[in-house]
Amino acid sequence: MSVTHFTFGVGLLGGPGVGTTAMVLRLKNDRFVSNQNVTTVHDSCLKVIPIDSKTVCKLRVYDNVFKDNPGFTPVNLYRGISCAILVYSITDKQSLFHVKAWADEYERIHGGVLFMMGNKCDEEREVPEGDADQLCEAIGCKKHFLVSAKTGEGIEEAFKEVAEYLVEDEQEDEQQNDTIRLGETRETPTGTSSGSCRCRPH
Ligand SMILES: Nc1nc2c(ncn2[C@@H]2O[C@H](COP(=O)(O)OP(=O)(O)OP(=O)(O)O)[C@@H](O)[C@H]2O)c(=O)[nH]1
Ligand SMILES: [Mg+2]
Repeated sequence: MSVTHFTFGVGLLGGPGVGTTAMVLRLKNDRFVSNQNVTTVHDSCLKVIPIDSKTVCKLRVYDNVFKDNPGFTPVNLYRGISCAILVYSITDKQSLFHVKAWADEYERIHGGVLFMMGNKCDEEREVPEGDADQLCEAIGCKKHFLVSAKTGEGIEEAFKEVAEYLVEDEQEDEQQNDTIRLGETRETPTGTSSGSCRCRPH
């Protein structure tokens, strides 16, 4: 049976200290590294997620730097991504304000699918869940996940849901493009369609 592979870039965007590096390391090695250093070099990891018996999704997950100043993020980071995950820490109210700033910057530079993740759910909550849910809805995030890079809670499930969403979205786009191509063939036999594809199926 042939298996279709999809690859998508996912950017982890959020304020300083919310745990994006811990999240990338959790995805990479399935362990927690208590890293106190501010990230100064962009890192990424490749997470392979089986969707079903015929579909595999690879997520290239990008950490980022300049956390307290979204405007300084290299535009290249946005170019490679199909969706952004806005990360905040449930222990830090300020990090929810950063989510809003990052969402605005993402919309300005790139635009597209957004998810939200509240990290450090192994700790006592400082950010009321209702506030985070409200912001999630206001900025148009598809879903708000609660996770812990420390214990691993919710991480696998959250990234699997993101992968499933992206694959489904891409498959719908492909179907629509096929329909348009059929229409074009009927009306203009020499016409070509160049749908922009945000993934690299191979
Ligand atoms: N309790 C708890 N601590 C966490 C979790 N994730 C990260 N931390 C801690 O939070 C601090 C910041 O984690 P990082 O992964 O470096 O956060 P970051 O967002 O990459 O930070 P910068 O690169 O400085 O912006 C570190 O002390 C981590 O050990 C978590 O899920 N639970
Ligand atoms: Mg970091």
